[in-house]
Amino acid sequence: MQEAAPEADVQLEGFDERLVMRRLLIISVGSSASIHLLRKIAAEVPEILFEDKIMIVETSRDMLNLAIKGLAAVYQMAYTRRSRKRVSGGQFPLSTFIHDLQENSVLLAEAGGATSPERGAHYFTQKRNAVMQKIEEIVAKSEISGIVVLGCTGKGTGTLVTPMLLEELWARAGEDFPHPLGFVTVPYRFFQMDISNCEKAIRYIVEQQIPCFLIDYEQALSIYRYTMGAELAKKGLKIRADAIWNMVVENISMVLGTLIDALNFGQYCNPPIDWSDTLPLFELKGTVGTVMCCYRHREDDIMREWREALDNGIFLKTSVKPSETRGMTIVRAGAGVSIELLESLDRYYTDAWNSTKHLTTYLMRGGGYTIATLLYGFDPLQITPPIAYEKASIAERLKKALGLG
Ligand SMILES: Nc1nc2c(ncn2[C@@H]2O[C@H](COP(=O)(O)OP(=O)(O)O)[C@@H](O)[C@H]2O)c(=O)[nH]1
Ligand SMILES: [Mg+2]
Repeated sequence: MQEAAPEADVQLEGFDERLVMRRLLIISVGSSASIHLLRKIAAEVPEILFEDKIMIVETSRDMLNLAIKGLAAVYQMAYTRRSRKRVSGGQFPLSTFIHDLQENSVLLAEAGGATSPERGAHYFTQKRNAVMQKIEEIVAKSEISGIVVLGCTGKGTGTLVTPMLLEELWARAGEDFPHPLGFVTVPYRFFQMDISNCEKAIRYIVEQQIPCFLIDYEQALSIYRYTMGAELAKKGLKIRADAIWNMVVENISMVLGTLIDALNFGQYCNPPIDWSDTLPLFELKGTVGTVMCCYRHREDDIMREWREALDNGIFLKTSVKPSETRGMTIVRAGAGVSIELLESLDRYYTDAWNSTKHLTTYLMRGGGYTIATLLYGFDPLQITPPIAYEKASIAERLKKALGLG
């Protein structure tokens, strides 16, 4: 994670590999999740656009169209690289991709207007049955073996619709319907509105005990400091507003991309994993999870630096370390990794994170070396920095977080 991953390398896949691939349904809720997160994940692992099903939940047609355009552009690029043929918007298979995405997506309202989380929640309540029916249809028709949900808290749509949708999906989960893995982002503490809205999401997650993973943007600041070192971090003070979000988006897409890849190709993991292997994490009731990750181009570097990189690469902190965690770690490297690394990782989660059940698995795919972990067992009421607006200016806060003042 601490280095930029090389351009995703899309290879012509063998027929076999595609035949046995599992299919996931990936649902993004709200504009940032669909336009920024999902597009970046797709750029990281373009296979998801070819093999998985994607559903966008929005309250504005305009935003939905933008999200579809963004994904279509990634699809077009990946398709060209994969088949060495260019394809334009009106042509198969891009036209089919766009059509599918439109069919699978849901507009809770037409013209936006989810100006507060309560309004977003109201729209969802009205369309709840239609949303669930559509998901059921996709699950049955496309033989979906896992569901991933992505949403950003802070504004009107993602804040409450994400936990409410997760609640519905968990209630429906059973033999014929996979449980969801929900990833919910917590905003920077910069803007008052983001924070007061996020509080509503956390309250909902705590009160309704919604199993999910929280990804706190604020942790990106310390990750950035560790990654870039003080010198570059200073330059970070001049970074443009979108770059502040981009550095998180990059890391999140690495973890989720690796995870989705491993679940898609679970049978190529060693040991093989399957969707139900994520269930034991959720037995720690009333807690939430988060993600950790690290990436290095070279094996020497990952062997030397993984521990420090993971200590500094976690996306949620609580004031007290969890007394028990459960988790799953995927090491993804096309070139292979040493058994020592897998063994040390397992020991790290047992010793440093009190993991009582931790599945460490290895996936022989892709360039470089990625370690991606799902870690569960954090108390959502102890998140630090607290989910409270900070009066200090953005520049001051960045300086402090980056260790410059
Ligand atoms: N500006 C910006 N905000 C982001 C980004 N990623 C996540 N966010 C956060 O996402 C939150 C929700 O925004 P959005 O998804 O657009 O709202 P929604 O469509 O009403 O759910 C915002 O409050 C931001 O804190 C990003 O790349 N850029
Ligand atoms: Mg929006």
